[in-house]
Amino acid sequence: MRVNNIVLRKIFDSRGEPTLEVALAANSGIIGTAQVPSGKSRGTGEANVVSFEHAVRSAKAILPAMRRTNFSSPKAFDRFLMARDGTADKRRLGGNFMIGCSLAFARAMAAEKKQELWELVEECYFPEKSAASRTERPMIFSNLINGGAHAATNLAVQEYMAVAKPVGTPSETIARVIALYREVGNALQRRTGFKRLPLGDEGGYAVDFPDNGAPLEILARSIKKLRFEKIFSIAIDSAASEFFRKGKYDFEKKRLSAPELAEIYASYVRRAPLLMSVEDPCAESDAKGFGIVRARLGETWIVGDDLTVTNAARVARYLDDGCITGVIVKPNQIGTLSETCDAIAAAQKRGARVIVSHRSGETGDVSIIHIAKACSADAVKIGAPARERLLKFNEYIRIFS
Ligand code: 2PG
Ligand code: MG
Repeated sequence: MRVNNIVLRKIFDSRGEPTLEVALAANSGIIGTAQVPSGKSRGTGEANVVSFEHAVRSAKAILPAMRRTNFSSPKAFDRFLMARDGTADKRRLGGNFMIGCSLAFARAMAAEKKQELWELVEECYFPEKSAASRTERPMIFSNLINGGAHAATNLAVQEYMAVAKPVGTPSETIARVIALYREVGNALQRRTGFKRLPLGDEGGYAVDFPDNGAPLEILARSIKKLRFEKIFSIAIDSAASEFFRKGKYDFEKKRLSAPELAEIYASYVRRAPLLMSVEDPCAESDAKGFGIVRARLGETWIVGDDLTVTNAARVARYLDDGCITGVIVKPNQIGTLSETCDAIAAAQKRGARVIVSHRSGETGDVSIIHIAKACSADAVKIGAPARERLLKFNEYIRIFS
């Protein structure tokens, strides 16, 4: 496929911050577009984010060579981008510019081939999955209570998620997530006396709690009240890099070591036995701490996000070290679709869980749902069933029904 133009638009994410929309025009006249999300609790190993003006310069710089090349696949296109950038952290062209181009190209090529994006991604990167992806669907990690960097509350833990198992039709699954979201809202209204509850960046409720374990009990009680115990679990994302200072965790007015923090997580599993997954329980610079939590929690998924930043080498390293049992996958952490799929393959090869995830600053782009389907991911993590996040829930219904 030949590309003859790149159009960049400065659009805005769900926090009202500027971000990029990339449109690539193929010679055939087909246009592929992608919108780039943005993180707030970002790993230091993430691909560089450049300004809109920088992205415009990047587009000008690559356009002549791009026009001269006939790309046979998304892989070939990404190789071209990576060669033009030539840096490990994508600082020359910009990781946000590159992921926008990479996904826009894949969308244009899928359209040329009259395919869904997930079909092209599956064919290129996960051909052995094709039978599985038609029957399986991922669990949904839905963030119902927001804390940490995503909300102005007293919670250090960033996310308290309901995990919906894929039972019944996709619409039925999502109707249950919405029912639970409302039930948790009712419970919090009764507790706080607020007529309207404040919401955090990902649409979850944002109120103060007596301690960081209390939201788990609210979620567990609401799940029980709706008789969803068999079809819902609970997950948290501590995003612990955010409260790690000088080798200790600043947590509930104490300075904790990793083993002390691991004891707190163990107490959470006792308080809410439905807790099945803990993301970034420790800071990105404390891989040893992840290993300590993993040893302490046994069966609970220990998931890397800031630790692994969708980088295949890091994913392989920390899985081989035994620090984690699952990974978060965010295309904009690494900067191309191909490297995103490499990170997924590195995790799946090692039998690890894969959770394809949104960012806290989101756009209307729904490609993560397609990537999850193409690779038969274990789960998608897409925030509360509200506001801009609903686009991903609805795309889930569309492509898994
Ligand atoms: C996370 C994400 C998404 P952010 O930490 O997992 O929930 O947050 O996009 O701010 O990094
Ligand atoms: Mg995270």
